[in-house]
Amino acid sequence: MANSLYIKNARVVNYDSTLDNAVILIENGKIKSIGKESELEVPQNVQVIDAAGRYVLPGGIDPHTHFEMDFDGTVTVDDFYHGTRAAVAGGTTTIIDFIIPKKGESLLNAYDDWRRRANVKAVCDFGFHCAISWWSPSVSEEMAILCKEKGISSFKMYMAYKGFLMLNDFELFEAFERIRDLGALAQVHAENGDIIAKNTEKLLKIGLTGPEGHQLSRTEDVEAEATNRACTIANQTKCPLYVVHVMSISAAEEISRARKQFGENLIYGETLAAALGTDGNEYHDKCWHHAAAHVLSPPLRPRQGTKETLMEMLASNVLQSTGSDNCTFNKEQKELGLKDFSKIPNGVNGVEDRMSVVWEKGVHAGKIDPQKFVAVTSTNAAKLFNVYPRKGAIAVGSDADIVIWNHEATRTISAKTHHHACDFNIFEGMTCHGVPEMVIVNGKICVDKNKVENARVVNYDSTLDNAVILIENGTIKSIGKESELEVPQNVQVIDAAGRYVL
Ligand code: DUC
Ligand code: ZN
Ligand code: ZN
Ligand code: ZN
Repeated sequence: MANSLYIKNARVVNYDSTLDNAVILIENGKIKSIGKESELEVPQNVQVIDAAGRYVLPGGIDPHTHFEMDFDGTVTVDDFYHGTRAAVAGGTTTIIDFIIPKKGESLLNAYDDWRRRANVKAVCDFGFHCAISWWSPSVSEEMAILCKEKGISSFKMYMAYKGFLMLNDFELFEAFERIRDLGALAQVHAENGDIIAKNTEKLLKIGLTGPEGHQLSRTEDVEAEATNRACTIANQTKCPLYVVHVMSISAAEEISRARKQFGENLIYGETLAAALGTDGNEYHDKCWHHAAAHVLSPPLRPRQGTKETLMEMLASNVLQSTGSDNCTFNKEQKELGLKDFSKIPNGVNGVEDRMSVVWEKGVHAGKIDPQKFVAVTSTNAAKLFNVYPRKGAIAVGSDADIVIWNHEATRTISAKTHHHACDFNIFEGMTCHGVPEMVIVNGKICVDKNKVENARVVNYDSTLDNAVILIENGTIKSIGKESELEVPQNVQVIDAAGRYVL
């Protein structure tokens, strides 16, 4: 039978259960049934996959990526194609990227822009958060449209990047109230942007211009203060809050305290693969490019025990999820900050290696079990961002996004072999137990025996029904469903009902 897969001898791990010797039947991209071999009838002509000795896990969900993002005039090299392909290679089958409107830009405009680029290039499922990078009544109005018509359920606000993305406390308060009223989730980038601006000025003045200045200008107390302030605003407004990229012990401790004081249904936290797999000592590497390649915000921390403590915070449910903040720049882009650390484009890789790093530092190190691994790499994000149980679970009716995980195999991470478009890997040389041997995306095998097979631009092999296409100046400007796309005035309308559009 076409489009059918049958996985046998599976150890199926969900966040709350483990089922041994199971079989899974996949049909037309969905999980049709799960059971014991004796219970399920095997249809004729299915492709049989033997998962003996392997874990069978829900595909990873990376709730934090920046593909093809303009950062102060330079664009991340992983676009939606390279980024999602790298994700799939590493066992992540869904990503959630950030729409970041420019100051003064319509949110809906920015949504269309992101959506169009992702539609054309992504090779796995994707969703979006939307940043609130400026504040006005029109922003507030558009937020409702994004929630009601575009499926957005989370909004990120910046407490740093003074002068270009940062909101003040008054604006944060109003935005949180709006988010609460819309039944959505607030997210913050928690760093005190005013203190960072002052520190940067002072460091540059004394001639400290190298990448180590990045961490010195935004130390962990600067992150902890903003984290505490965001939690306070969440409690004052009774708006649920998800703190993205928790990078320090101090910030995680603020979250722990706030969860106890304000409630576990009000405050959530995410840490990054980068924070679990590497640390702030890299900023002192004698090679400038090496140090600059590790520049992201908030920075990696030099404090001993940070990696281990953040993993323990995941184990004890102080933090609920792991992202990558994948935001990659090549050497020459990082060189924009050769003379001034504050001009180094912020961002690192991680979407491909997140699953392996979390397994290595978590499960292999004995700090979390495989069910917790599933929770912090997939299920919790699915629940928080409204796609559970379609995603984040191996369950009847769920999308067939599945990873066959060989926990005994190892792989050594390297820029020479990764699937990113970037020329550096912050985990270079790290050997991880836990390899995604086979990755199934919407019922299709995209990685087989560690090789990326079918992950090509969706356009090449997808069919979209009831679509509309907007053509401007000789190029396809957008593709979507009629309800999603605004029809401009004065276009020539072509009705393709009953026809194929090739
Ligand atoms: N941090 C980064 O390192 N890059 C993109 C944006 C952010 O907040
Ligand atoms: Zn951020
Ligand atoms: Zn180097
Ligand atoms: Zn980010």
